[in-house]
Amino acid sequence: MFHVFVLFCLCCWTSVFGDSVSVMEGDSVTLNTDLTEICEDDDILWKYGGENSLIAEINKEKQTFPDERFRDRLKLDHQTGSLTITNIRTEHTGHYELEINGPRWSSKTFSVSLYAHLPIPVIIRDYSQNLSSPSSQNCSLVCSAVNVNHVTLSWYKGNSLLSSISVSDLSISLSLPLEVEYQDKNTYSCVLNNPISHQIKHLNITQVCQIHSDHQRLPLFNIVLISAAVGSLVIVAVVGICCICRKYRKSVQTQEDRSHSALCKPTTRQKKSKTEAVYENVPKKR
Ligand SMILES: *[C@@H]1O[C@H](CO)[C@@H](O)[C@H](O)[C@H]1NC(C)=O
Ligand SMILES: *[C@@H]1O[C@H](CO)[C@@H](O)[C@H](O)[C@H]1NC(C)=O
Ligand SMILES: CC(=O)N[C@H]1CO[C@H](CO)[C@@H](O)[C@@H]1O
Repeated sequence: MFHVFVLFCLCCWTSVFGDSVSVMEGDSVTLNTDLTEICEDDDILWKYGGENSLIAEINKEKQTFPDERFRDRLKLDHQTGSLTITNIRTEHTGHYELEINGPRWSSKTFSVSLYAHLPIPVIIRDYSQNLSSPSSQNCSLVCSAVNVNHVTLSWYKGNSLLSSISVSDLSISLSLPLEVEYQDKNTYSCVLNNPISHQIKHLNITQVCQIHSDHQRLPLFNIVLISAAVGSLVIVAVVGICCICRKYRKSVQTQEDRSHSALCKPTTRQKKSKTEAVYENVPKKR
């Protein structure tokens, strides 16, 4: 425990204006009294909210935390009286006030704002762009972040900013396009940031553009293969039928028995060539 206080105590506090403090949700934040030591006669009060209700008090040897809303979340520094709020939540944001009652009265205010943890932005290929020119050397991308507020989403090429988009109040999804060449050797990164933190996703063009284009090429390649197979089958069938028909016709002609030539009989014999005639008969056979 702390029983011994330094007799000489520097009771100097500097701030007259309120401090703005930003903190990530779930983190801890310390509101500093700026005292090096608590003076023997000092009574330090911490108050919260519009109603200025007492949430923590420290004097000499005693600490109290009267407000249930901050149950188990508050800590006071024995030496300086600074207040730490742990595992901070939305309901703990707002106005805090420090009041030092002693030989010299002083007070100080703090404004605590909270930021949510940022997700890592996601980069995907944007197939909706330029599908009409698949032979293009360019790859259209989009970087996005969902359910964010008070953030900026930006594309960087090396260290220089290419583009950015911001959102303030509403919790929405943001997305930002980029067009790069497949062979581009520059480093691109997509950055999501709020005033106190940021998340970076580096672009790997090989991964995002080419792997995906391979996936896209695969079905096309299959279609070509299947078409080629079906096509050769049809050709083989036509040639085969053609041969059969020729032989058949020859035999028919030699026998001069036309009643048996229904299968290969040309519809308009005088005008059309043999091949055409045979071809016309194929569907009839099937
Ligand atoms: C390809 O992208 C580059 C930027 O990376 C752009 O300057 C160029 O105009 C684009 N070309 C086409 C054909 O879209
Ligand atoms: C980019 O992705 C490819 C394919 O996944 C991988 O082989 C390569 O190492 C990656 N490059 C970088 C710089 O991460
Ligand atoms: C939206 C988009 O990126 N459009 C591009 C498609 O490709 C043409 C050139 O082929 C570009 O001029 C467009 O900017």
